[in-house]
Amino acid sequence: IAPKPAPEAAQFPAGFVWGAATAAYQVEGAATEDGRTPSIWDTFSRTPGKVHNGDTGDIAADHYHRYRDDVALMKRLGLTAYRFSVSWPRVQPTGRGPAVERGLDFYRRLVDELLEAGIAPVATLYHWDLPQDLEDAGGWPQRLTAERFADYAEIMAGALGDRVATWTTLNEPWCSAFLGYGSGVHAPGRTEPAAALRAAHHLNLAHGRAAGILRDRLPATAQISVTLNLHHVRPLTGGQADVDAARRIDAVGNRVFTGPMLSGAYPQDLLADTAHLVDWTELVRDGDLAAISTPVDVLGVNYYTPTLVSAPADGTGDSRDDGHGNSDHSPWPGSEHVAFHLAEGRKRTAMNWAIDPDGLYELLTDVSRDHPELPLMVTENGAAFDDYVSPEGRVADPERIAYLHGHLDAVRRAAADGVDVRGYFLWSLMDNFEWAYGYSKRFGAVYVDYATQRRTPKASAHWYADVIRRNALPTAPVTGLG
Ligand code: PNW
Repeated sequence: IAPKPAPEAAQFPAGFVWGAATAAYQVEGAATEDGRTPSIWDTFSRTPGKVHNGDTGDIAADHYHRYRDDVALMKRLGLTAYRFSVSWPRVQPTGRGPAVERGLDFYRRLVDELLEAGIAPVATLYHWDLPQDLEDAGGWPQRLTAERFADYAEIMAGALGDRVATWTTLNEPWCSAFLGYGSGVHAPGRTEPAAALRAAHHLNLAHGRAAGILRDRLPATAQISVTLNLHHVRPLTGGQADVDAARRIDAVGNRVFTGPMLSGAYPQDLLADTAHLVDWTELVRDGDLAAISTPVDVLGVNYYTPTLVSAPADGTGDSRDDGHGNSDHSPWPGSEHVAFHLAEGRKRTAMNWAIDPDGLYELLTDVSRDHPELPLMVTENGAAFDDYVSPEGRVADPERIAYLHGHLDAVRRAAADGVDVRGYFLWSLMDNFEWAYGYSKRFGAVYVDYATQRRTPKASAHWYADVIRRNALPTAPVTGLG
């Protein structure tokens, strides 16, 4: 008698997209090749004291030269999609004017290689590497940057529109605006709360203008999206002051983007909380909200850890370290006095981020409740741990497997409960330049030895490949696969 097959309780929807993600500055290297000019991240990482250990993306994971091997690796993992970003200064060095064909050719080759391997390319136009020339002209706080971005989107639609079906305008505009121009822990490292809010509006406008252009230029079947790092905000207590703190953080963390993009207006409470910093009636011009609310086909959601807040009056918590990196400057304009807390009794990743898969479940169900018609895609989720290669050449990362298992189960539960979540992209395909943390934090499913550029799939990569093959989670976490 054959043994009964294990019940496949933890099945994902048919056609679920299984991906992994990277970003240009974090993996490509080749910082000065084929006409590429500096982005704000080149400038920032070369500025002493800004990035851990003085690390830069000059070489990174050398993906620019090793993309063929990397696509072969993706194929072995069974990925059905790969989310990458285009380096703006590689294709339009000064952020304006004609495109550099050699730069475009890299993305054409990468996409062709992916299609050949049966992997769907998901292209992000902006994952934080603004051409330095545009920052020198004022950067995202300047309205002109949004218009430049629209021109760049048009170039990319022309170059890749025949072979890329899924497009993302911006990755995490919250980080661009508020870590880049508010707390200054990201490039360009400015610490001006008013400029950060102006940047947020111009990023919204850039998204809207680009979405409109993509809609016009791409085939009708193209999927247009934007990726947000939505904060799953919880108040520390049910008290009125803490609940109000959570509302403020939700406003300047989430609704500053979802309001105009998905509902066509900035939330009144955000305008009130920040009225002392910007004149919104001057900032938001006629027609802006119509452009920003250009419909998207999919919303990308990035999630790592929840956000626990209280009012400062409790005298607890920390208003400076909210998990986004230490700075004397807050990345929360208008809500500088809210205190942040680390959930107690939770395991943490190497980033010190609390591990809380229910946060992802709740985030997806919350967004789906507010926007029931909008398909969702988890465009990033994953964890950094202190990985190392054993003398036998293996990387055992049971904590990452447990992290992925928990979060994938949260996605599966959300789908089972009616949330239209179409796919999941692990952050990241491979270890890479983790922004202000340099190479000290490893998020990859594939280990990268930076001295040799040797790739070693971690146990989690084998585990993920198994999940993809089954379109289901194993009943118990699988560990120790070679
Ligand atoms: C995202 N935070 O960034 C980015 O999209 C990736 O490029 C990055 O490598 C990944 O998450 C891991 O950090 C974030 O402070 C940076 O909450 C900071 C935060 C969240 C996301």
